[in-house]
Amino acid sequence: LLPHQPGPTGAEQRLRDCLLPSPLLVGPVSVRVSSTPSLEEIKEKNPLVMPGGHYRPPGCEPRHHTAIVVPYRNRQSHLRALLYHLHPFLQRQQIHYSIYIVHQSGNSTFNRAKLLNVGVREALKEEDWGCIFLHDVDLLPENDHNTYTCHPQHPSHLSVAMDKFRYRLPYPQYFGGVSAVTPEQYLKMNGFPNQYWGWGGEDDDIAARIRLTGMKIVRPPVAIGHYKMIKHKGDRGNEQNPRRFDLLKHTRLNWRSDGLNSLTYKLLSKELEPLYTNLSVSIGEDP
Ligand code: BGN
Repeated sequence: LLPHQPGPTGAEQRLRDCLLPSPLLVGPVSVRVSSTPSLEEIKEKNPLVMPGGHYRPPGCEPRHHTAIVVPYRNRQSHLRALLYHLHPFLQRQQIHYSIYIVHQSGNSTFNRAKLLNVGVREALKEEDWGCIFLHDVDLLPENDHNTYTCHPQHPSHLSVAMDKFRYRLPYPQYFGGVSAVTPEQYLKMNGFPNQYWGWGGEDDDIAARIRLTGMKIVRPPVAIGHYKMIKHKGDRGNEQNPRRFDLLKHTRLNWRSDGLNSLTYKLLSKELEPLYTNLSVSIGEDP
């Protein structure tokens, strides 16, 4: 604007669209997991993050609206490391986002895909998100050119180069770790399976749903999709699921009847924590 040209004022003021790519990106970052600050310090470092873990870029109109859904149980130090890295990472991308932690209450076997279904449903009750990220709590992105946005037609898989797998895909159809869908893509595949209790196979089921509904998986270049996985021992309550091989043989028969349309759960609480929304849910147990 020229100095004396009257600009829009007050309620009329409309922000310009955020620039593409975001001028705040820095590319590769070194991610260290030892010595993560306290939640209080992380909060102080992210003054623009609102209760519930909501954020909007202050200076421009965001082009993307992304909910980050994280299935969770009993991984406090991982959660702290994730919040510490993810908030600044997403802010550098200038997107409008929120972080939803979906905590499986009780001691029944962990069910990642069902928790993801719950998170998607609850997130969409709050806002008209254009993109939903399905994010493991122990994965930290190492390059902010890996943008947390969706492809309009096809589900995305972001964690294509994890340190644990020597920075490449463990197998071509791998869809675990960090992936993303639009609400339309999610509806098309009837969401995710509810029947995978324990470790393994649920991500392969989701990949099969994508194929079966005529979509494909899109990915960033390997050089950009770098992630560090926080090391941990196998968790109690998330032992390998011995039924996963059998379940996976029947995805083609089951995907229409098991998923979003058969989802039941009880939302026990929803708390707007300073850095995330905490959804505590009861999802039943392995029959
Ligand atoms: C695969 C698991 C995935 C897991 C990856 C990476 C199964 C099904 C066997 C037919 N799939 O083997 O769930 O994300 O390893 O760890 O176990």
